Amino acid sequence: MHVDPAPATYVGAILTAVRAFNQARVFSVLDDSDASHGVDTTIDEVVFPSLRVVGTFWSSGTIDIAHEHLLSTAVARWVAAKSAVLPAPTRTGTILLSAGPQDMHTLALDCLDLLLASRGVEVCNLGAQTPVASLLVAARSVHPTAVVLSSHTPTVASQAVRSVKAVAEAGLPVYFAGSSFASQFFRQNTPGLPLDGTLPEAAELLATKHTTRPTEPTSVPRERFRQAAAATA
Ligand code: B12
Repeated sequence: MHVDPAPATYVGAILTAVRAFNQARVFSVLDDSDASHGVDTTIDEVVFPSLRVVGTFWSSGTIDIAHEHLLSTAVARWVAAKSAVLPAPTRTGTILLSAGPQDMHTLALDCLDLLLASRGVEVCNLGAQTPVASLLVAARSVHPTAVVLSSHTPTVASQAVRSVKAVAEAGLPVYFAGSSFASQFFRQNTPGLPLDGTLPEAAELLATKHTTRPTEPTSVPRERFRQAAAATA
């Protein structure tokens, strides 16, 4: 009888591949995990634990920053590849994602983007280092049903708090996530709601609370949907 390896086994395989600078192997391990356990579990129990271990090893000097960059790039490319073949959005309502004005950490946002897209949700992902004023420009144009702000670096957390406040003052539902917001000081001074659970839980909450069910099924690949949207812009 065939038994799929547990998610932790894939984490071990990724760490071995990272140490060997074998990016193709990271890809294939993520594909194998996805085939066995699905994208939610792969993000929550394989990608995130791998990032945490690599972050800890890097900060203790056990591995080089190059190893961390290799994993970050592999994850970003794998997420983009998965995202490109998803069907076009089917639900009504757009979720706007952004990192804080000085935050370069975008992987968790990209993973949330993928989990929302896999639920048929339309996402506008502004990515890294979005200034407060620019976030508001995007919000006014996109008319999101909710905004998610992420920040992972406590030294730049106060800037991210400003973004959260600006979105709240604009009257939009706003959530915050990431280790910067672990501090009670920032939490007490931040309007909006924390996304403290797992990434799949966050995606589920945003999809059910801030978007509405599909009217009819669609099978247009997301990449074609994007090209069509670009052509009409
Ligand atoms: C990849 C990475 C980078 C990459 C980012 C690439 C990219 N495109 O994202 C690069 C190389 C750019 C980078 C840069 C830096 N990094 Co860095 N990085 C990481 C690493 C390895 C993963 C980050 C990540 O995606 N985390 C996501 C998950 C794995 O983090 P988590 O805290 O466990 O998340 C939990 C919750 O917070 C929640 N969550 C987290 N994010 C989100 C987002 C959403 C939307 C939701 C819903 C939930 C959610 O989910 C998890 C719980 O289930 C972390 C290690 C780590 N433990 O996070 C370090 C880490 C965050 N980095 C760190 C540091 C210090 C830096 C730099 C300052 C280094 C430097 N001297 O330049 C810069 C900061 C640049 C900046 N201004 O932002 C430190 C922060 C330490 C601290 N607490 O002060 C960490 C923790 C590494 C370490 N162990 O020291 N980094």
